[in-house]
Amino acid sequence: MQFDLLTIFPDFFHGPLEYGVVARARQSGLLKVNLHQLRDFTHDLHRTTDDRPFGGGEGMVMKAEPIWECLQHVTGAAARVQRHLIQPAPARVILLSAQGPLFRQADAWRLAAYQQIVLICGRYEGVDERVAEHMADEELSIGSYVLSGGELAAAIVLDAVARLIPGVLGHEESCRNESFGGGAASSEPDEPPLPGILDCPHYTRPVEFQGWEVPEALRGGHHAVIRRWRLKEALRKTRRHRPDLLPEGMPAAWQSLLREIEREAGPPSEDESLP
Ligand code: 6GU
Repeated sequence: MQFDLLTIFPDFFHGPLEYGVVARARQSGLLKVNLHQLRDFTHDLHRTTDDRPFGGGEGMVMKAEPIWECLQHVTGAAARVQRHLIQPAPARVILLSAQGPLFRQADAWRLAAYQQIVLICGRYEGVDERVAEHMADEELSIGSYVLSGGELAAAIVLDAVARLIPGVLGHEESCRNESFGGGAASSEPDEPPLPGILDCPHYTRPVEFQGWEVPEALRGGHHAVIRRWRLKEALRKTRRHRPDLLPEGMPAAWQSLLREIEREAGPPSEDESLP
Protein backbone atom coordinates (compact mmCIF):
# COMPACT_ATOMS: atom_id res chain seq x y z
CA MET A 1 0.00 0.00 0.00
CA GLN A 2 1.25 3.47 -0.89
CA PHE A 3 0.65 6.80 0.82
CA ASP A 4 1.45 10.12 -0.84
CA LEU A 5 1.50 13.06 1.55
CA LEU A 6 1.12 16.60 0.17
CA THR A 7 2.43 19.19 2.64
CA ILE A 8 4.53 22.32 3.06
CA PHE A 9 6.24 20.57 6.04
CA PRO A 10 7.46 17.16 4.78
CA ASP A 11 10.04 16.96 7.61
CA PHE A 12 7.18 16.94 10.10
CA PHE A 13 6.58 13.27 9.23
CA HIS A 14 10.02 11.95 10.10
CA GLY A 15 8.97 11.16 13.68
CA PRO A 16 5.67 9.40 12.87
CA LEU A 17 7.25 7.41 10.02
CA GLU A 18 10.36 6.23 11.83
CA TYR A 19 9.02 4.38 14.87
CA GLY A 20 7.32 1.12 15.71
CA VAL A 21 4.75 -0.56 13.52
CA VAL A 22 4.81 2.10 10.76
CA ALA A 23 8.60 1.99 10.49
CA ARG A 24 8.57 -1.83 10.30
CA ALA A 25 5.81 -1.82 7.69
CA ARG A 26 7.93 0.48 5.54
CA GLN A 27 11.05 -1.64 6.04
CA SER A 28 9.20 -4.80 5.04
CA GLY A 29 7.87 -3.13 1.88
CA LEU A 30 4.20 -3.55 2.85
CA LEU A 31 3.93 0.24 3.18
CA LYS A 32 5.49 2.89 0.96
CA VAL A 33 5.25 6.56 1.93
CA ASN A 34 6.16 9.41 -0.44
CA LEU A 35 6.46 12.96 0.91
CA HIS A 36 5.73 15.80 -1.53
CA GLN A 37 6.75 19.39 -0.84
CA LEU A 38 3.90 21.53 -2.19
CA ARG A 39 6.32 24.44 -2.68
CA ASP A 40 8.01 22.37 -5.42
CA PHE A 41 4.80 22.82 -7.43
CA THR A 42 4.80 26.65 -7.38
CA HIS A 43 6.27 28.84 -10.13
CA ASP A 44 7.06 32.12 -8.38
CA LEU A 45 10.33 33.23 -6.80
CA HIS A 46 8.91 32.99 -3.28
CA ARG A 47 7.32 29.54 -3.81
CA THR A 48 4.00 30.89 -2.56
CA THR A 49 1.37 28.37 -1.39
CA ASP A 50 -1.08 30.83 0.23
CA ASP A 51 -2.94 34.00 -0.70
CA ARG A 52 -5.48 36.48 0.71
CA PRO A 53 -9.11 35.38 1.00
CA PHE A 54 -11.72 36.62 -1.50
CA GLY A 55 -14.27 38.63 0.43
CA GLY A 56 -11.67 39.79 2.91
CA GLY A 57 -11.09 38.74 6.48
CA GLU A 58 -8.36 37.42 8.72
CA GLY A 59 -5.71 34.93 7.72
CA MET A 60 -4.52 33.37 4.50
CA VAL A 61 -5.95 30.62 2.28
CA MET A 62 -3.98 27.73 0.80
CA LYS A 63 -3.85 28.05 -2.99
CA ALA A 64 -5.46 25.44 -5.24
CA GLU A 65 -2.86 25.40 -8.08
CA PRO A 66 0.15 23.86 -6.26
CA ILE A 67 -2.14 21.12 -4.89
CA TRP A 68 -3.56 20.49 -8.37
CA GLU A 69 -0.10 20.24 -9.94
CA CYS A 70 1.19 17.98 -7.19
CA LEU A 71 -1.86 15.71 -7.62
CA GLN A 72 -1.17 15.50 -11.37
CA HIS A 73 2.38 14.42 -10.53
CA VAL A 74 1.31 11.88 -7.87
CA THR A 75 -1.67 10.19 -9.52
CA GLY A 76 -0.25 10.51 -13.03
CA ALA A 77 2.81 8.48 -12.03
CA ALA A 78 0.55 5.88 -10.42
CA ALA A 79 -1.54 5.61 -13.58
CA ARG A 80 1.59 4.77 -15.61
CA VAL A 81 2.50 2.02 -13.15
CA GLN A 82 -1.06 0.71 -13.15
CA ARG A 83 -1.14 0.29 -16.92
CA HIS A 84 0.90 -2.87 -16.36
CA LEU A 85 -1.44 -4.29 -13.72
CA ILE A 86 -4.34 -6.61 -14.53
CA GLN A 87 -6.69 -5.01 -12.06
CA PRO A 88 -5.57 -1.48 -11.20
CA ALA A 89 -6.58 -0.57 -7.66
CA PRO A 90 -7.85 3.00 -7.43
CA ALA A 91 -6.22 5.83 -5.52
CA ARG A 92 -8.19 7.69 -2.86
CA VAL A 93 -7.54 11.43 -2.48
CA ILE A 94 -8.33 12.79 0.99
CA LEU A 95 -8.23 16.35 2.29
CA LEU A 96 -7.51 16.58 6.02
CA SER A 97 -9.71 19.36 7.31
CA ALA A 98 -11.44 20.36 10.53
CA GLN A 99 -14.60 20.67 8.38
CA GLY A 100 -14.57 16.99 7.37
CA PRO A 101 -16.64 14.15 8.79
CA LEU A 102 -15.05 12.40 11.76
CA PHE A 103 -12.39 9.76 11.02
CA ARG A 104 -13.39 6.53 12.79
CA GLN A 105 -12.04 2.98 12.97
CA ALA A 106 -14.56 1.95 10.27
CA ASP A 107 -12.93 4.51 7.95
CA ALA A 108 -9.50 3.02 8.70
CA TRP A 109 -10.80 -0.43 7.62
CA ARG A 110 -12.42 1.07 4.52
CA LEU A 111 -9.26 2.95 3.49
CA ALA A 112 -7.02 -0.07 4.08
CA ALA A 113 -8.56 -1.62 0.93
CA TYR A 114 -7.01 1.02 -1.38
CA GLN A 115 -3.71 0.54 -3.16
CA GLN A 116 -2.85 4.25 -2.98
CA ILE A 117 -4.00 6.95 -0.57
CA VAL A 118 -3.18 10.61 -1.14
CA LEU A 119 -3.40 12.84 1.93
CA ILE A 120 -3.55 16.61 1.41
CA CYS A 121 -2.47 18.57 4.50
CA GLY A 122 -4.00 22.02 4.76
CA ARG A 123 -2.33 24.94 6.56
CA TYR A 124 -3.23 28.60 7.16
CA GLU A 125 -6.86 29.50 7.87
CA GLY A 126 -8.14 27.08 5.27
CA VAL A 127 -7.75 25.53 1.84
CA ASP A 128 -9.32 26.94 -1.33
CA GLU A 129 -12.69 25.14 -1.43
CA ARG A 130 -12.08 23.93 -5.00
CA VAL A 131 -9.71 21.34 -3.54
CA ALA A 132 -12.47 19.75 -1.43
CA GLU A 133 -15.02 20.24 -4.20
CA HIS A 134 -13.13 19.03 -7.27
CA MET A 135 -9.83 17.37 -6.34
CA ALA A 136 -10.42 15.30 -3.20
CA ASP A 137 -12.67 12.23 -3.04
CA GLU A 138 -13.44 13.01 0.59
CA GLU A 139 -12.57 15.22 3.57
CA LEU A 140 -11.69 13.84 6.99
CA SER A 141 -11.31 15.42 10.43
CA ILE A 142 -9.77 13.65 13.41
CA GLY A 143 -11.86 15.31 16.10
CA SER A 144 -13.80 18.29 17.38
CA TYR A 145 -10.94 20.73 17.92
CA VAL A 146 -8.89 23.02 15.70
CA LEU A 147 -5.32 22.09 14.75
CA SER A 148 -2.91 24.48 13.05
CA GLY A 149 -2.52 22.10 10.12
CA GLY A 150 -3.50 18.77 8.63
CA GLU A 151 -0.08 17.13 9.19
CA LEU A 152 -0.84 15.70 12.65
CA ALA A 153 -4.18 14.43 11.36
CA ALA A 154 -2.52 12.84 8.31
CA ALA A 155 0.00 11.05 10.54
CA ILE A 156 -2.87 9.69 12.62
CA VAL A 157 -4.85 8.48 9.60
CA LEU A 158 -1.71 6.89 8.13
CA ASP A 159 -0.92 5.07 11.39
CA ALA A 160 -4.48 3.80 11.88
CA VAL A 161 -4.67 2.49 8.28
CA ALA A 162 -1.12 1.11 7.99
CA ARG A 163 -1.52 -1.21 10.98
CA LEU A 164 -4.52 -2.83 9.23
CA ILE A 165 -2.54 -3.82 6.12
CA PRO A 166 -2.42 -7.64 6.15
CA GLY A 167 0.96 -8.80 7.46
CA VAL A 168 1.87 -5.55 9.23
CA LEU A 169 0.86 -6.65 12.73
CA GLY A 170 2.18 -9.87 14.23
CA HIS A 171 0.00 -12.31 16.17
CA GLU A 172 0.88 -10.77 19.52
CA GLU A 173 -0.39 -7.38 18.42
CA SER A 174 -3.32 -8.44 16.25
CA CYS A 175 -5.83 -5.68 15.72
CA ARG A 176 -9.17 -7.42 16.22
CA ASN A 177 -9.19 -7.69 20.01
CA GLU A 178 -8.74 -4.01 20.75
CA SER A 179 -10.84 -0.91 21.17
CA PHE A 180 -13.23 -0.39 18.23
CA GLY A 181 -12.01 -3.62 16.62
CA GLY A 182 -14.97 -5.60 17.88
CA GLY A 183 -12.66 -8.07 19.59
CA ALA A 184 -14.68 -8.43 22.78
CA ALA A 185 -17.66 -9.18 20.58
CA SER A 186 -16.21 -11.46 17.93
CA SER A 187 -16.08 -15.13 18.77
CA GLU A 188 -14.28 -16.24 15.58
CA PRO A 189 -10.75 -15.02 14.82
CA ASP A 190 -11.59 -14.36 11.14
CA GLU A 191 -14.90 -12.65 11.75
CA PRO A 192 -15.07 -9.12 10.31
CA PRO A 193 -14.91 -6.53 13.10
CA LEU A 194 -18.23 -5.58 14.63
CA PRO A 195 -19.10 -1.98 15.42
CA GLY A 196 -16.64 -1.73 18.27
CA ILE A 197 -16.68 -1.01 21.94
CA LEU A 198 -13.64 -0.10 24.04
CA ASP A 199 -10.98 -2.68 24.83
CA CYS A 200 -10.95 -4.53 28.16
CA PRO A 201 -8.26 -3.75 30.79
CA HIS A 202 -4.93 -5.62 30.55
CA TYR A 203 -2.50 -6.74 33.27
CA THR A 204 0.94 -8.28 33.37
CA ARG A 205 3.29 -9.38 36.20
CA PRO A 206 3.65 -8.88 39.10
CA VAL A 207 0.34 -10.26 40.37
CA GLU A 208 0.49 -7.74 43.23
CA PHE A 209 2.15 -4.32 43.08
CA GLN A 210 1.89 -1.63 45.82
CA GLY A 211 -1.06 -3.62 47.15
CA TRP A 212 -2.85 -3.40 43.79
CA GLU A 213 -3.86 -6.89 42.64
CA VAL A 214 -4.54 -8.40 39.25
CA PRO A 215 -8.24 -9.40 39.10
CA GLU A 216 -8.87 -12.98 40.24
CA ALA A 217 -10.71 -13.98 37.05
CA LEU A 218 -7.55 -13.49 34.94
CA ARG A 219 -5.34 -15.59 37.22
CA GLY A 220 -7.04 -18.98 37.09
CA GLY A 221 -6.61 -19.99 33.44
CA HIS A 222 -10.33 -20.74 32.98
CA HIS A 223 -10.93 -19.60 29.42
CA ALA A 224 -14.71 -19.15 29.75
CA VAL A 225 -14.27 -17.14 32.97
CA ILE A 226 -11.59 -14.96 31.35
CA ARG A 227 -13.66 -14.36 28.22
CA ARG A 228 -16.71 -13.36 30.28
CA TRP A 229 -14.62 -11.05 32.52
CA ARG A 230 -13.03 -9.33 29.52
CA LEU A 231 -16.35 -8.71 27.78
CA LYS A 232 -17.92 -7.44 31.00
CA GLU A 233 -15.03 -5.06 31.76
CA ALA A 234 -14.97 -3.82 28.15
CA LEU A 235 -18.68 -3.05 28.49
CA ARG A 236 -18.10 -1.39 31.90
CA LYS A 237 -15.38 0.89 30.46
CA THR A 238 -17.46 1.71 27.40
CA ARG A 239 -20.51 2.53 29.53
CA ARG A 240 -18.40 4.82 31.72
CA HIS A 241 -16.21 6.55 29.10
CA ARG A 242 -18.00 6.23 25.73
CA PRO A 243 -21.68 5.28 26.20
CA ASP A 244 -22.23 6.60 22.65
CA LEU A 245 -20.42 3.47 21.39
CA LEU A 246 -22.90 0.99 22.90
CA PRO A 247 -24.84 -0.26 19.87
CA GLU A 248 -28.65 -0.14 19.62
CA GLY A 249 -29.41 -3.81 19.06
CA MET A 250 -26.91 -5.30 21.52
CA PRO A 251 -26.72 -9.10 21.89
CA ALA A 252 -28.77 -10.39 24.85
CA ALA A 253 -25.58 -11.55 26.60
CA TRP A 254 -24.20 -7.99 26.51
CA GLN A 255 -27.46 -6.55 27.85
CA SER A 256 -27.44 -8.98 30.72
CA LEU A 257 -23.80 -8.10 31.58
CA LEU A 258 -24.69 -4.39 31.42
CA ARG A 259 -27.57 -4.96 33.86
CA GLU A 260 -25.09 -6.65 36.20
CA ILE A 261 -22.72 -3.67 35.84
CA GLU A 262 -25.56 -1.24 36.53
CA ARG A 263 -26.55 -3.15 39.70
CA GLU A 264 -22.89 -3.00 40.82
CA ALA A 265 -22.45 0.70 39.99
CA GLY A 266 -25.79 2.17 40.90
CA PRO A 267 -27.26 4.85 38.59
CA PRO A 268 -24.79 6.83 36.42
CA SER A 269 -23.45 9.92 38.22
CA GLU A 270 -24.75 13.34 37.14
CA ASP A 271 -21.40 14.00 35.50
CA GLU A 272 -21.59 10.83 33.36
CA SER A 273 -25.18 11.41 32.30
CA LEU A 274 -24.36 14.81 30.77
CA PRO A 275 -24.40 14.75 26.93
CL1 6GU B 1 -7.82 17.14 9.68
N1 6GU B 1 -7.15 19.62 10.33
C1 6GU B 1 -7.16 20.69 11.15
N2 6GU B 1 -6.51 21.81 10.76
N3 6GU B 1 -7.78 20.72 12.32
C2 6GU B 1 -8.40 19.59 12.67
C3 6GU B 1 -8.44 18.44 11.87
C4 6GU B 1 -7.80 18.50 10.69
N4 6GU B 1 -9.16 17.50 12.51
C5 6GU B 1 -9.54 18.05 13.65
N5 6GU B 1 -9.11 19.31 13.75
